[in-house]
Amino acid sequence: MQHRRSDFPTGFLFGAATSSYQIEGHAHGGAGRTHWDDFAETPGNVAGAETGALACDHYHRYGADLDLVAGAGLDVYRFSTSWARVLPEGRGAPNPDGLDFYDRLVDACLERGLKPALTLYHWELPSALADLGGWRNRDVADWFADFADVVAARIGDRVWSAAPINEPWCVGWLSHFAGVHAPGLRDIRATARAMHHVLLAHGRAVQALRVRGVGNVGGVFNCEYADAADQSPETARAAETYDAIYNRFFLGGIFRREYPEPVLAGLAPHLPGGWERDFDTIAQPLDWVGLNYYTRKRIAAAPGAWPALAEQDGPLPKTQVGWEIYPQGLGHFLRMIHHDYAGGLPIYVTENGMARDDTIGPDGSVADPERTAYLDAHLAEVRGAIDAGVPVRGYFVWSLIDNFEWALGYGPRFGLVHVDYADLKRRPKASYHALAAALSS
Ligand code: IFM
Repeated sequence: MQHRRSDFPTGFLFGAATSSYQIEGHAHGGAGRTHWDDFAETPGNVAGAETGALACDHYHRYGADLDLVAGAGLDVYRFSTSWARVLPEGRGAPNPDGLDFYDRLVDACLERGLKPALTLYHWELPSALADLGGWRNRDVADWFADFADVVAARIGDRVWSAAPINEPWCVGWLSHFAGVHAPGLRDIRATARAMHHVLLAHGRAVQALRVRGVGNVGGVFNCEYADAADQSPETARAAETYDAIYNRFFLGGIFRREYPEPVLAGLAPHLPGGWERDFDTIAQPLDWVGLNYYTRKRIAAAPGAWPALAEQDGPLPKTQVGWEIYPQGLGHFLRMIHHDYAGGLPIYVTENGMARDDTIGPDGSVADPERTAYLDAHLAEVRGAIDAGVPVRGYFVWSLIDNFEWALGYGPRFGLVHVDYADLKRRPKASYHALAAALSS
C-alpha cells in the first residue's frame, strides 16, 4: 500500500464497516422475522436462494472478528443494530438477548480500544412492520424513533457515534422503485412515500438520540457519479435526474430543506400531503456527514416515462459486481457535500471497497492486489480533498469480512478478511496485511 497513516492529519480515523443482517446470523438469538427473510425466501430474488440465517455467524464470533479489527490497527468499528433482533415485532417488548448482544459488542470494542460507530438501521425492517406498509406508512417514523430510544437507552452511553439509517437511497429507491432489495416493489407512489418517510424517520431518530444524550450524531449517504453517455442535452438532463435522485434528494432534504426539481418532476404527485411541513423534523442539526462511495454509472436518455434514463455499460475496469472503478468520483462527492450541503461539518468516508472473486491459495493465503490498489486510489482522492480544504476526518473500509451481499448472495467478496462459508474460517487477505502495515508505520 502506498499510503501511510502519517500521510493523513493527526487524529484522522481509519475503520472497517459491517452490517447486522449481512454478518450476524439472523436465525440466532431470538431475533424477529424481517422483510429480508421474506424477500430472500421468495424464489428468484436472491442468487442461489441464499439468506442471512447463518451469514458469518458473527453473533457467536464477534470477539474474534473484533480482534481482527484491532489487529489491523484500525480505530473505528462501524456496525449496525438489527431492529428485529432488538424488537422482534418492531414495536413492544424488547428481546433481552438482542440488547445483551449489542451491549457485549460495544464493550468488546471498547476493551480493544476501538471506537464503536453505531448505525441503527441497515435495511432489515421487521416483518410485522412491513405488514403494516413498512416505509410507505408515515407511522414508521415514530416506530423508528421508539427503536432508536430503546437502543440509545442501552448502549448510547458508550458508542462513539450514531447514525440513524444507512444509505437512504437504497431504502427508498432501490427497494421500492427498482425492486432489487426488500420489499422488492416497483411502484412510483410507494417510492415517493418511502423516500420521504425515510427522511422523516431519520429526523425523528436524531431527536430521540439527542433526548437520550447521545452525541456525535450523523447521517450516512451513498453517492454514485452520473457520467453522461454523450454530449446531447437529453443525456445531460438524464444524468442530472440520476444525480438528483441518487445524490441530492436526501442530502437536500436534510441540509437545504428542499427536494431537487428533477425528482419532484416525477415524484411530486405521489408524495404524502403536507410533505413540505416535515422539513422542520427532517432537518435536525447533525454533527457529521458520512459518504459511502463505490462507483459511477454511465447514464443515457431513454424513451418513456420519468425518469426517462437508462444505464449503459461503461469502459473502465470493473469489480466482481460489474461496478466501474472510478476513484475520482470520491473526490467529487467529498467536495460536493462540503460545498453544497455540509457547511463545514466533519465528513467521514463511511464505506468504500471492492468486490473481488477472492480464492484461497495453496499456502492458505488470499492474494487480492486489486483491492489494495483500489483502496490506495481512493485514499489518494481523500488526500486530495483534504488538501483542497474539505474536512475529511476518517475513512472506513467496506467490509471487515466477506458477507451476504443482499440480492447477490454470498458470491461477491468485499472483505479485508476472507470467509470460507463451508466452515466460517476467517483468513485475512493480503489487503488486510497491507492496510495493517500502512497503519502501523
Ligand atoms: O454490502 C453493501 C452494504 O450493505 C451497503 N453499502 C454497499 C455495500 C456493497 O454493495
